[in-house]
Amino acid sequence: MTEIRTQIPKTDDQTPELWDRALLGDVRSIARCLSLIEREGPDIPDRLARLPASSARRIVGITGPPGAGKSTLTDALIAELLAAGQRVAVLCVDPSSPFHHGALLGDRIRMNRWHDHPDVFIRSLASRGSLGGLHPAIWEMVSFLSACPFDRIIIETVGVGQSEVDIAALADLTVVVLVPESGDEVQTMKAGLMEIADIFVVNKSDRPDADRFLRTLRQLIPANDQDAHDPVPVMATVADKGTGLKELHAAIEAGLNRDMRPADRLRIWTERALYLIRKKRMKDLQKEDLCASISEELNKGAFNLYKFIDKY
Ligand SMILES: Nc1nc2c(ncn2[C@@H]2O[C@H](COP(=O)(O)OP(=O)(O)OP(=O)(O)O)[C@@H](O)[C@H]2O)c(=O)[nH]1
Ligand SMILES: [Mg+2]
Repeated sequence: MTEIRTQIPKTDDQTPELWDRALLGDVRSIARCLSLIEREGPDIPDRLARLPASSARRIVGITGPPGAGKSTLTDALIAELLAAGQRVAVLCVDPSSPFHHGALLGDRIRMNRWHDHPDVFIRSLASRGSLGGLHPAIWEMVSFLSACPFDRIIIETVGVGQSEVDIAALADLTVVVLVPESGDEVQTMKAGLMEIADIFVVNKSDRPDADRFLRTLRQLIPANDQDAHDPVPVMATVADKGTGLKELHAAIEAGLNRDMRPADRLRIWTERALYLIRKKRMKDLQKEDLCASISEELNKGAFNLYKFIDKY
């Protein structure tokens, strides 16, 4: 009997040198490693466990409603980072719903000018699920990029559903981008969004009513939190003109360089651990298999859901 197996050919992709080259900053190798991580091969956790630990805070999350100008802002921020001599990696996470397919294309066009720049690495990722959940391997990808010689890692996600809260667990600093028309959103702003923002940006400040919106937002933000921390900065930008970008860059740097409170440090690592543990536990669970077992049990009669899930 002939055994048919689909085997990934043992190419350069699989060699340890590939990972070493990536860790030294070779952009092509970084791109290949990210693809391997994205496919979640069985050896990936082991590879990640062997990465050099990095404690520097460098991961910036940029989130906000669809079309707020996050990609335009990221593009302009890249220019600021480069001017300051920093190397930057960007992950753009787009929901995979058809509604956003234009955005994926948009990101590519918008950030295309950095295509061949030696100090910029950009990767667009489709997220899974229409609620805009983050890509399942996002944290692994970010951990890997953190071990590569990048000074800043930017993750852009559309703030819908759960992703805006997830991003705050992954990022060392979260920028929430709103626009003057976000008035309604702010009125009904989920407590979550308020809590995760380390910096608020009101983009498209060239639009009418920008000032009024800025004032409203500033009023909503408590002057100080309990630990007498500085109030969350609210900054105005016009991303496509580069206005306010120097200030935003400075605020991001100040935020990243500020000493983290032990309680925040603990919270962030607990969130990250939870994220990975949940994923690990869910890994072997396939909906189809679950469906088949349930069908079997249902057919036997007297199906008890709690007894059923006990074995998982
Ligand atoms: N008037 C004005 N338009 C802007 C500004 N910033 C971005 N835009 C425009 O707003 C549109 C959306 O910008 P994007 O950068 O794609 O927004 P996004 O938040 O990344 O969009 P998604 O990824 O689809 O959520 C584009 O047409 C931009 O040119 C701004 O400051 N002022
Ligand atoms: Mg975008």
